[in-house]
This record gives sequence, C-alpha cells and structure tokens, in this order.
Amino acid sequence: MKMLILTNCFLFFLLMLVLVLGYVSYPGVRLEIQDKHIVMDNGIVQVTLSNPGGSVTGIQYNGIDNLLEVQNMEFDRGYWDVVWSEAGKNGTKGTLDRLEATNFTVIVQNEEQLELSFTRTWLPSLEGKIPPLSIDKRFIMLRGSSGFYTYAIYEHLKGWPAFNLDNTRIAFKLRKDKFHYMVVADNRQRFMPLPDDRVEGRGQVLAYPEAVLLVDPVEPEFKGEVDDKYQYSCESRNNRVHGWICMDLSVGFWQITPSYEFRSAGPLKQYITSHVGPTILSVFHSTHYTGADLVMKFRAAEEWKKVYGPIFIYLNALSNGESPATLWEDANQQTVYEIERWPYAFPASQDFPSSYQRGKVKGRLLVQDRYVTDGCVPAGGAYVGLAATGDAGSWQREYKGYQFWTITDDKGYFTITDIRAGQYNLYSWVNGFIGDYRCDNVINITSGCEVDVGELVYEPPRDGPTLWEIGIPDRTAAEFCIPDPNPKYINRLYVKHPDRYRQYGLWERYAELYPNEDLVYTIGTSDYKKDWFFAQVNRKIDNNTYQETTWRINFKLDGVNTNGTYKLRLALASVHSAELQVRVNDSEANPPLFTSGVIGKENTIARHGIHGLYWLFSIDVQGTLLVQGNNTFFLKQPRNISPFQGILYDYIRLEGPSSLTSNI
Ligand SMILES: *[C@@H]1O[C@H](CO)[C@@H](O)[C@H](O)[C@H]1NC(C)=O
Ligand SMILES: *[C@@H]1O[C@H](CO)[C@@H](O)[C@H](O)[C@H]1NC(C)=O
Ligand SMILES: *[C@@H]1O[C@H](CO)[C@@H](O)[C@H](O)[C@H]1NC(C)=O
Ligand SMILES: *[C@@H]1O[C@H](CO)[C@@H](O)[C@H](O)[C@H]1NC(C)=O
Ligand SMILES: *[C@@H]1O[C@H](CO)[C@@H](O)[C@H](O)[C@H]1NC(C)=O
Ligand SMILES: *[C@@H]1O[C@H](CO)[C@@H](O)[C@H](O)[C@H]1NC(C)=O
Ligand SMILES: CC(=O)N[C@H]1CO[C@H](CO)[C@@H](O)[C@@H]1O
Repeated sequence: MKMLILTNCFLFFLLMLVLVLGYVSYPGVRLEIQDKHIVMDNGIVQVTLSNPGGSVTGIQYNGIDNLLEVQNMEFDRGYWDVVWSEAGKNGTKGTLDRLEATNFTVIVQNEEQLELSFTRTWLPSLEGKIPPLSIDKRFIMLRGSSGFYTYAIYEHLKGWPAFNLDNTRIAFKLRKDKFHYMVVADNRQRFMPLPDDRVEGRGQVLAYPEAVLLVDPVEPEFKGEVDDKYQYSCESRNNRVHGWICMDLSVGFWQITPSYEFRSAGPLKQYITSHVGPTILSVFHSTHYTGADLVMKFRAAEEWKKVYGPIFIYLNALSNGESPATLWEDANQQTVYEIERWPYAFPASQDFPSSYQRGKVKGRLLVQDRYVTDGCVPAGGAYVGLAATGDAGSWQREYKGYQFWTITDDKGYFTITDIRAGQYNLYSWVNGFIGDYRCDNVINITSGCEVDVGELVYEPPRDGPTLWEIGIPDRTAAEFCIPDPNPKYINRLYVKHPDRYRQYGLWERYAELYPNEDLVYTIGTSDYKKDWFFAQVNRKIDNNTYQETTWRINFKLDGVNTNGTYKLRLALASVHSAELQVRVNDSEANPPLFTSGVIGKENTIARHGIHGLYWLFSIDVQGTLLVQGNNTFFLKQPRNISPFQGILYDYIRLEGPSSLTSNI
C-alpha cells in the first residue's frame, strides 16, 4: 500500500517535471530586423513581415517554408486593407487600399513576447490618394504559441477630410498547391475547387461575377457545381473560427475571433469567411447583406478611434495516424481557450483595455405580450446587448463603436462582462415576439463598474388579439418554402443540408412554381412551410424581362367591428430595392392602404441569405375596409428591373381591434 502511494507520488512528480520542462523548453521569442523584412520566430512559427509596410510575406511552420501563396507578390499574401471613397460618393464601390505602413517600431521585445507596430499617418499632401486615417497595425507573437495575433488601431482626427469607409479586413492568401479543404463550421466543410477553375474556359460566370459554374474544372469531381464566396458567409455570432486544411502535410491554418465586440452591426450581421483562393478573411466591417446604410461616414470635424481585433492566426499539425478532422476539433478547442482569455492581457496598446478596466452589466429580461403571455414571462434565450446610444434596433446599422452581447438564461437573467468604458443603450430582441427592445436609460460604463439594471420588461408591439399569423417571428425567412435548386446550379455541400437557402439561383424557381398566377395564401388551409415562397421576387419572363408580383392573403372574418381599427404587422427579414404596397379587398386601390416606398439595398437574394436587416411595419386597417366573410390582402412589389429585387418576409399577423367586446 505504502509502496503504491510512493509510486504514485513519484509518477506525479515526474509528470510535473515533464510539464514544467516542456514549458520551459520553448525557446524565447526572437526578432530579426532586416533591411526589407522583419522576422518574428518562437521556434514553432516564423512570421516574416515587410519593413516598413507591415504586410505578412511569409509564414513558416512545421517544415513548410511558406504557407502563404509564394507566387503572389509580397504585398498580396497577408494584409490589412480598406475600401474607401471620398465624402459625398454614394453606393458601396470604393477604392482598395492595402494600408502599407511607412514606419516600423518595436513595442515589446522580450523572451516571452514580441509586439510590433507598423504605422502610417495622413498628411494633407495625400488628400484623395489614401483614406484620411492614421493606421497602427500590430503583430504579437508569444512564447510557445502556435500562431500570432494581430490587431489595428484606426484614427480619424478632427479637421481631416470627410470620407466613407465601406469595408475593412485582414486577408491571407494561402498556397493553392497545398490548401484544398475548407472549414467554416461543423456542417460546412468541403474540398474546394481551384481559383483556376473560375477563369473563362473552365468557369462560366452566372448572374453576377462572384457566382461561377464550373464547366471544366481541373479536378473533374467539381464539374457542374456552382462556386460563390457568398455561399460561405456567416453571422457574426457564429463566425469564431474558420480556415483551411492541407491534407498532404496535415496542417491547418485558422483565424480565430474570440470576441465580435469590434465587428460592425451586432450578432446577426453576416460576413464572408473563407473562399476559393484559397483565401481566409477576417472581415471587421462590410456592407454585405445590409447595403449603403453600412457605409461608414465620417465628417471632417469628427474624432474617431477604433481598435479592430486582436484576432489569432492559429496553426496546427497532425501527429502520425490522426485523422484530418482532429485539426478542426483542435482549432475549436483553441477557440474556446482564446475566448476564455478574452479580453487579452498582453496587447500593449493603451487603446485596448484589459478586463479590469472594463465594466459589467447584469439584469433580467421579461416579456409581456398582451393577449399572448399571462403577465410577464421570462425572456429566455434572448440576445441582450450594449451598443452606441440610439433608437430601438439601431444596433443593426451601428458601426463606429463596440457592441457587447450575451444570451439570457431560461429565466431571463443575463450578465454582460468586459464592456469598454463609454455610454450605451441596452438592446434586445426576443424570438417568438416582434419588434426591438431598448432600455431608455443610458448606461454609463466605467472602469471596474458593475451595473445592475434589475428587471426589464419588453412589451412588443401589440394592439389586439391575433386573428391569424403567417410564419414565426425570428427575423429570418428560414421557415418558409425554400425550393430545391435547379439541378444545373448545385453546390453539393448544401444538398440535404439545413441551410438549403445557400444554393445558387433559387430566385428563379418562383417563375417555375408560379408561371402564370402569383402566390395565393389562404388562412386556415395554406401551410407557410409549403405555400409561402421564401422571397417575393419578380417573375422571370425571359433573360432580361421581369414581371412584378402581387401576393394575396385570403382570410375569413366571422364578423367585423366597423368602428374598430385592425392592425396588420409586417415583419420583413430583408429587402432589396423593393417597395411593399398593401391593399385590402381592392387590388387597384390608389393610393394603396400602405406603401413602404423603395427601401433596402441588402442584396440578400443574390447572396443566398435568409435574412438581411430587420424591418417592422404596423399598418392600421379600418374596420370599414373589411367585410364579414372573405377578405383579401394584396401585397404588391411593383419594382421589376432586376431578379434580385424583392422582399423576404419574417412574419405577418393581423390583430383585431383592441376591445373585443364591441367586435362581432
Ligand atoms: C447621394 O444620395 C443622396 C440621397 O439619395 C442624393 O441626395 C445625392 O444627390 C446623391 N449624391 C450623388 C453624388 O450621387
Ligand atoms: C516615423 O518615425 C520617425 C522616427 O521614429 C519619426 O521621426 C517620424 O515622424 C515617423 N513618421 C511618421 C509618418 O509617423
Ligand atoms: C459617466 O461616468 C463618468 C465617470 O464617472 C462621468 O465623468 C460622467 O459624467 C458620467 N456620465 C453620465 C452621463 O452620467
Ligand atoms: C437566355 O439565356 C440563355 C443562357 O445564356 C440562352 O441559352 C437562351 O437562349 C436565352 N434566351 C433568350 C430568350 O434570349
Ligand atoms: C359604432 O359606433 C356608433 C357610434 O358611436 C354606434 O352607434 C354603433 O353601435 C357602433 N357599432 C359597433 C358595431 O360597435
Ligand atoms: C370564401 O373563401 C373560401 C376559401 O377560399 C371559399 O371556399 C368560399 O367559396 C368563399 N366564399 C365566398 C362567399 O366567396
Ligand atoms: C369592401 C370590399 O372591397 N370588399 C371586398 C373584399 O374582398 C372580397 C374578396 O376579394 C370581395 O368579395 C369584397 O367585395
């Protein structure tokens, strides 16, 4: 017995020794400054940057000289960039700038850590040539770490020109001879075609340049498939880790985003991730799935500073005999580890506050929907977040500040930690209920504060009882009829997949399902899962002609309160250059009962999204417009220039007048 204990102690001691030595045995981090290059090396990874530009020109790992595409010019391998335009320009098409720095500085250099800074400032002589921003790109390498961190500080000073910023990100272009397998999620991973397969001859451009039909790919297995980077976009809340695997050498290249506090527009904003190239992106701001509302606009008088990142570029490799799937599992474990360490303590910039400099908000969210809930009920599983002060729902168009979101527990309790100092509103939305919540009190976050907001009650828009409803209020059109794709335009990944909507060309299926008559939905007999097409698009007549559509909702009222006001709630999941006109019982009424005007530039239909921005319209319907018996709402979308114009509905509801006693 004694012997056993001694043996155990000895084994334990040995184990500790191995662990300690193992740790200590990692070499210190080394820096080598050359004329045109700077090399960071921790014995695991060696990263080469251009001096003083601050582009990543080489990543050496696991015996591979460079994981980045060596055939590309040095500036075109790993780089931060922006797309920008001068103030007053409309639209989302600007000029690309790779943020080549002019100055290089070592911020931290010791055995444990390196932090490098590559800066560029703005000067009046550069007006119109580069965006009026000072840029500080940082790269961090830690001892024993299989990768490196990067973040950047952007600043616009008062008096610098007004301008627009459309997009900013960091991109890595990997070796196309090595990285062929791409992973965006557990159920979104596949072998990818080559960039060569997209060029003329091998690929045929479809309705827009991003979508290409692979007619003669190098690898015949991809023949007949559609490739489009938007098929791999991802909501910010789920966009934590993605990347590529090199099967031959069993190496994974991942980008890990432990927090999305710095990404624009909150948890539901969709960003592109990895795509054919092989390219791996960390996009911090873009107009995708939102449109011109998300062009960042700066006034000349405006002072602004923002930190994007840090993100972690993580590399892993297999030991003998392991399956490549373990690289993805390991990248997920690493992501959990990075999230636990957030906010990182090691970045040296004063502009990146540590945990103790940040604040905390806790409380409880309840929801009270008259006619549905019996008093207040806990809002379980709801997103609650802090974002710049604004109207309810303004977070989905917010981009200059930081956002901090969490999910309530079953009882509606929430705690949001590590919030940067500043002033915020608290926002929420609750699946199953329409509308947006905002707590009217501005919340002042200071270093180390702990704010208890107590019990908050969200009262969603509601005037009277539900007479009928279509769909589920969840800000997407996912529950509606999503057709099978045209067999000529398949991405095999999304066959028998929950994200059926990511297939190319679904908008054209409408004309096939409804060749002559538009969609008619009858309350009581129709089933929204089958009978409500996910998008109200134009009907294709021929290659360049599209026909407007008018959808009908038939419903029966047993009685009508002609004195009362009924309410039609139209929650939309996305709109693109479309107008929604509503008429009741008279399809020609002029003016219509309601029109939204032309709204939305979200491009969700072309980009295989199931939602873009959330819109809610509440329309009064006087009882005098309704009849006992059969009635019809006409939903007309009269704009018919392009196949991508249209409306994705989230949910539709008719409420009776508030007092039922006088009804019927
Ligand atoms: C930009 O759009 C606004 C609003 O739609 C319009 O008033 C303005 O004339 C446009 N400017 C340019 C340069 O097209
Ligand atoms: C670059 O660094 C040098 C010396 O560190 C400094 O004098 C100069 O002002 C810097 N230039 C810019 C554009 O920041
Ligand atoms: C927020 O807190 C800071 C620091 O305590 C204080 O200076 C500021 O006046 C406060 N602002 C508001 C609106 O309460
Ligand atoms: C429409 O385009 C397709 C593909 O480009 C072509 O085959 C077809 O002939 C065109 N149809 C018309 C009516 O122009
Ligand atoms: C509508 O209002 C008028 C005048 O107030 C009243 O005489 C009538 O009874 C009301 N009708 C119903 C159905 O409530
Ligand atoms: C009312 O609509 C139902 C279902 O569409 C139909 O069967 C019925 O004939 C209609 N009644 C009248 C009076 O038009
Ligand atoms: C007042 C009115 O226009 N009523 C019409 C409502 O719609 C039904 C069905 O389309 C018609 O039968 C009514 O005449």
